[in-house]
Parts: sequence; C-alpha cells; structure tokens
Amino acid sequence: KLLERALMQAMSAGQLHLVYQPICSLADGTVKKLETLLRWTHPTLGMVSAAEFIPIAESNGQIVAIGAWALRAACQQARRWNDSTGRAITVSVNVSPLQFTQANFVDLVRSALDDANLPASALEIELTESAVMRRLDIVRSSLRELQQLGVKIAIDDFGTGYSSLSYLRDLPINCVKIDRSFVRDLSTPRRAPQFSLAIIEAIIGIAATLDLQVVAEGVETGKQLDMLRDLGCDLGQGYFLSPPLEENAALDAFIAPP
Ligand code: G
Ligand code: G
Ligand code: MN
Ligand code: NA
Repeated sequence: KLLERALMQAMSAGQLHLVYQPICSLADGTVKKLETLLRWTHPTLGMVSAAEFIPIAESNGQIVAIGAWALRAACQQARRWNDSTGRAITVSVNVSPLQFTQANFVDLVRSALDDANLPASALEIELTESAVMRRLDIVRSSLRELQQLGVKIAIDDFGTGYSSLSYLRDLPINCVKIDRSFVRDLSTPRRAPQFSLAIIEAIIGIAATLDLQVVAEGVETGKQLDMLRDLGCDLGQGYFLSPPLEENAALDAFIAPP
C-alpha cells in the first residue's frame, strides 16, 4: 500500500528512469540492440527494484501510464542516440499484457514514434509468451498493425510460457528470447542440463527454420557464451556481456564494444 501510493507520484516526480542492457552478437561482441529497463529511485526508500514495483503496477493498472511513459522515453532516447552517432540504434521495450491489450496501444506506439521522429524499425516490443496466448484475438490484430508500421516484435522469456508453438508460425514475430532458466542450466551440470540443452537446440532450430532472430538471455559465464555460439545462437544478453547501463555508458558500449 505504501509502495502503491508512492508509485502514483513516482512518474510526475521524475523518479523513474530507464537503463539500457546491450544485446550483443555472440560472434564478435558488438552491440546490436539495447533493452530498456525501468528503474525507480524513491527519495527515502532508495532504489525499488522493477521485480518489486512492476507487479504492483500490473495489478493496479498503473503499468498502463508507466509503460506509456517508458515507451515514449525509449523512443526519445533512441532519437538522441541516432542523432549523436549517425547510426540506427534499436531499442527493445518491455510491454505488459495489460498495456498491450489497451484499445489504443498501436496509436500510442505511432505517436511515440512520430513525436520522436523515429523510424519504426528502430523500435522492438518485447511481449511474454503468456501475454500473447492469453488474448490471442486482440493480440493478433495489434501485432499485424505493428508489423505494418515496421515495429519489430520479440517474445520474452521464451520456452516458459503455457503456449503453443503455432503462434510463431502464424503471428508476425521477429525475435525469440530464450529464457534465462535454460541458459543457467548450461553451466550447472546437475540440474537436468540435458533437457535444457535440448530445449535450447530446439528453439534455435525452429527459429532458423522460421527465420527468426534468437537472443539467449541471462548469459553469465564465458562457458555459456561459447556453448550458445557453438549451438548457432546469434545474440546474447546478460551480466557476462554487460549489465544494464545508464544512458552515457550504454552509448559508449554501442559505439565501442568491450
Ligand atoms: O530490470 P529487472 O531485471 O529488475 O526487471 C525485473 C522485471 O521487470 C523483468 O521481468 C522485466 O521484464 C520487468 N521490467 C523492467 N522494465 C520494464 C518495463 O519498462 N516495462 C515492463 N512492463 N516491465 C519491465
Ligand atoms: O523478463 P526480462 O527478460 O525482461 O527481465 C530483464 C531483467 O533481467 C532485468 O531486470 C535485468 O536486470 C535482468 N538480467 C539481465 N541480465 C541478467 C543476467 O545475466 N542474469 C540474471 N539473473 N538477470 C539478468
Ligand atoms: Mn525483457
Ligand atoms: Na526475459
């Protein structure tokens, strides 16, 4: 309740900001996209983690306003980076199911792009599998409209949702993000690693057949990175490659990879 009330003020009081986590080529380490992640710094409570406040915002509906703010801020940031580097930087923005299924969501995307004068191809939206499956009718039409705009779609936490694979074939999806629980098992030899390895191989295989990009999430060790690259995974994200970064550090990482 305390957090909930504090969160009401957070946006207008300027306590929210975005950080940016590089999504890198596993072949050469170059940064290909930046995932935007919300951060909340409260004047007395300090940093409140997204894992704590996003679920609150999802349950009371605040995520609709917060998510709209994040989407607009991400587009503005991409525009500034594109101006300062002369290169097209793609930002990948998490969108909650409640926000995605708002009737005006596609309009919101359109106006965020227009106001930032950002090409749609510089924006990717991350949806979880369960979000897609829960409201397939609504989601399908929004996805088609976004595709027509030129916005990219990534499926987040892929492989953990309660879902069917047919939507990968039937919906305009550009990218799947292999959930970090599978990647974690690559370097912990006793946790049914053979299943996680098989699942990762299967996802990479399906993605190749359907011409989808694949990102491995939660890459925390060099061994995981080497295994994923050898399995044919294109892109990775995780603490071994880079933690989420503040604006300036993210720009440096994009221009000159580690
Ligand atoms: O950044 P961190 O690992 O603390 O994020 C925790 C959770 O909060 C993750 O599930 C992440 O997807 C979610 N999250 C972070 N930023 C955003 C955001 O801008 N919008 C939404 N909907 N979720 C976010
Ligand atoms: O659900 P989603 O994938 O959007 O969650 C993103 C969250 O994952 C962010 O809050 C980010 O801080 C966190 N994260 C990023 N890299 C790693 C990693 O290597 N390991 C773990 N455990 N979490 C990570
Ligand atoms: Mn994500
Ligand atoms: Na994820």
